[in-house]
Amino acid sequence: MSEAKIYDVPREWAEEAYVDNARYQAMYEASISDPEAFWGEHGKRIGWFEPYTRVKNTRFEPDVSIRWYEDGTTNVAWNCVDRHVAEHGDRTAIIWEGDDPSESRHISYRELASEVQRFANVLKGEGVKKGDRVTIYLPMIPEAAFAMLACARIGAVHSIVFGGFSPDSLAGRITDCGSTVVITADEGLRGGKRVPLKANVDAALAKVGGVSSVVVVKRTGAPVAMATGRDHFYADLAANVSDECPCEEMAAEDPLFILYTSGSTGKPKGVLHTTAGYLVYAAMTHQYVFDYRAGDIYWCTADVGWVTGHSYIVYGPLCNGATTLMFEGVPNYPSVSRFWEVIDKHQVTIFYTAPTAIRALMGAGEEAVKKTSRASLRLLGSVGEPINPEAWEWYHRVVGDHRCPIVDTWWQTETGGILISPLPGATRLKPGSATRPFFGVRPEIVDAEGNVLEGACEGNLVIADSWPGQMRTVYGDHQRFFDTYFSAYKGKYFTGDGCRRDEDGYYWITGRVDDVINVSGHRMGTAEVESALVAHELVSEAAVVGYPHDLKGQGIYAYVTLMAGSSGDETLRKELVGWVRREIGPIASPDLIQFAPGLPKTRSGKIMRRILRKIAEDDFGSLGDISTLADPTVVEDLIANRQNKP
Ligand code: 6R9
Repeated sequence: MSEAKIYDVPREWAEEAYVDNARYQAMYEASISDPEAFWGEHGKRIGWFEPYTRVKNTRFEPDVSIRWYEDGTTNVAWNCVDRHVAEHGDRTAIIWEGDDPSESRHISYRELASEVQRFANVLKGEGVKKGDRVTIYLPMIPEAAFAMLACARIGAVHSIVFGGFSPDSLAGRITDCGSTVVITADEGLRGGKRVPLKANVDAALAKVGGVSSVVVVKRTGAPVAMATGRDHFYADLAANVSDECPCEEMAAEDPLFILYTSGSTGKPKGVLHTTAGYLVYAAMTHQYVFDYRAGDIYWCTADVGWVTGHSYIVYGPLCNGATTLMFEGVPNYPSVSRFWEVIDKHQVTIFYTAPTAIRALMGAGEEAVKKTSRASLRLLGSVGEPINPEAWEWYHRVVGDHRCPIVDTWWQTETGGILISPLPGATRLKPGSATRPFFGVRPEIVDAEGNVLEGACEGNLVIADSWPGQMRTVYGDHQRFFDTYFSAYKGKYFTGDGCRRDEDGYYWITGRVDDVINVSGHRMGTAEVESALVAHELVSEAAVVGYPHDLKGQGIYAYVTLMAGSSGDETLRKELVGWVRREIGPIASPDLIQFAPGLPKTRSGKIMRRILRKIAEDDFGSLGDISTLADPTVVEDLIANRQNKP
């Protein structure tokens, strides 16, 4: 393997950042040799109602139980809002930048406090109590943050569903966690297009019961159907409540939120995060990874519907008293310069986005970037999927003018916060590598039998011990939590990612090793797309795999076997794409559909995905042994009819 280019830590970064390399080494070693002492100390970064005396109480075998700071009590909203009001109430907490460049808004910590308390009182008025689940299906408007913090304030557990999910997906998530209240908007607005959020909620609630109240924030003012007794406009409810609402005293391990994510099998899992450990970890990583300090204008371009939005738009930054930018729009509206124009407009200093956006904007050419200043930027970040070295170099050279370190942050919905990433004052960078573990994180690389590999090696990535931000359970199914993450390698958390470690101890994530694919940074279970396809009356069988896609990272390749007597043509292809969009959401649309008379199966009837993956990757030379197939001739047909163009 050719050695990658190395970027040294700029001298001023080594001198001025929170940690330089020597300090990283010392803190890392301390965190591993005595986690109790390390996290006992760092737990003090948040405020407590009752201080903790126990720090870590975790085990991954013979069963799994994860508890941090378990006898302490606190409140997340108090930490993210109230505690800053006294010290710097006039500081901007949220800069909201609308889809339309003429719309933006600054919300101070003082205003945030009043908005959150008012929203909390509205929820109380709708009957929400501590422990109740509230589904949030909102666009990227400030009310999304108000609603999250309002739930946290009164001890309700939010479950945010990304606005791009279909009514069916929304319905499934509402039922799974048993929400009684849904918060939505009349419509969302992205790239000048309207998203019918309220209509989607109505369609979802036509399928599932149990929801007694729908709170509707007006975003576009479009007329929407309002069910009498069930639906209320937020503004009407808010007009009748005060903006003072006390914080519920929460135990450290009380649930904070549920977020659904895709796995290799079955329905999406409700990942459950709890209160104190999550907050400590999100805030601490936000400070150290981004070298955040007072005065920074910090912008993470994610949507609050994903974990990145939870931890690094809302909870981490606000806990640190930061100014966090929340963007309603998309990177290419009204023009492909939008990101860079927003950076200049609000003087953004730290910018955190996804490789898929970088690749798309790279395709739009340098001029669109170079016509903006970006002089305010000092640090860049990447998240969501592996970043290819070409995109990394472009990000560094064109966006950052060679000046800004890039933190390539590897983590997952399950991990709550960043686990592997450079620290900008400490870590020499290699484009494409997430580099080294954060404090307290013990990555290991194992082979298929679970042997721990040493030195430079490649295998599956596991984490050997708990960290405070780790998910605590799959909502309603603790056994599934254990089976999914702790059964493959005894006593270790299995990430589902493949990984290489080089001779400098740097980690290079190679992508998922399970049946999860990563499309434009969005996680998709191939099984979910398959079950959507087979729900169509003409489809008898479907197998879905990922294939390399220039912009999306991975594209969705679907092999579809039709019912006897049906034949596949362009019209049916289009219909199936539309069908999956409606069943799951636009992010799950297959890029390529191949009609296949038969799928490669073993004699016991198991689909050999390895072969389907190779064909989708155009890699016919290495199909491996196909002699064990029930009918080896299907492979010839699959190769002959491989799809190239959507
Ligand atoms: C935060 C988030 C998690 C999966 C993860 C991995 C991939 C995320 C990455 C990365 C390489 C990075 N992933 N960050 N791969 N380098 N910096 O994205 O959470 O949506 O749960 O996805 O994304 O495969 O397992 P989530």
